[in-house]
Amino acid sequence: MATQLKNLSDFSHTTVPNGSAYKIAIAVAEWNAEITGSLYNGALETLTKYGVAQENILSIAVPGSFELTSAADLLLQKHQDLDAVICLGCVIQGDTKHFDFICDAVANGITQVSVKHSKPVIFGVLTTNNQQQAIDRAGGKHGNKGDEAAITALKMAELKATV
Ligand code: DLZ
Repeated sequence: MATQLKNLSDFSHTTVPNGSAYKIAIAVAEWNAEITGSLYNGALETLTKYGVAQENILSIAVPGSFELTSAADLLLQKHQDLDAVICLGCVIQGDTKHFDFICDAVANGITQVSVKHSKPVIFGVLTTNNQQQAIDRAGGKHGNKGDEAAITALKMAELKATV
């Protein structure tokens, strides 16, 4: 483990750890299923691409993004050999304050679960003003945030193993 960081410019998004030693769970919300399905496929493909074995990827669905926090907590309680949990959801702004409550709750909730278990819990939740912004980030012109969530999980799993 390096004790000093090199120039920040030495770090790039292409440096992704090999995942063959890791066991990772994905919790995916059913709300806005077309979007979250694409996030899920992206995350799954990326984990596989970087060497995570199929039998070491545990997937569960929850009704909405609000439930991602308790899903992550349950997963980490029941499967103590997990190296990381990826939470995937899509919250789209509506006419009411629901958006703000859900976004705040899931962001804070995931953070608390991560700290409670000392394990990476990754925030792969799109929080967009409209459907198009979500489509653009779920395999559209801005890439797939499911891929990014998977890469973050691998990097954080490695960090936990080596820090
Ligand atoms: C109720 C609700 C609303 C209005 N919008 C969304 C959304 O855009 N994305 C999402 O993932 N979930 C939504 N939900 C459902 C909540 O996350 C949750 O499932 C319910 O409030 C029940 O706890």
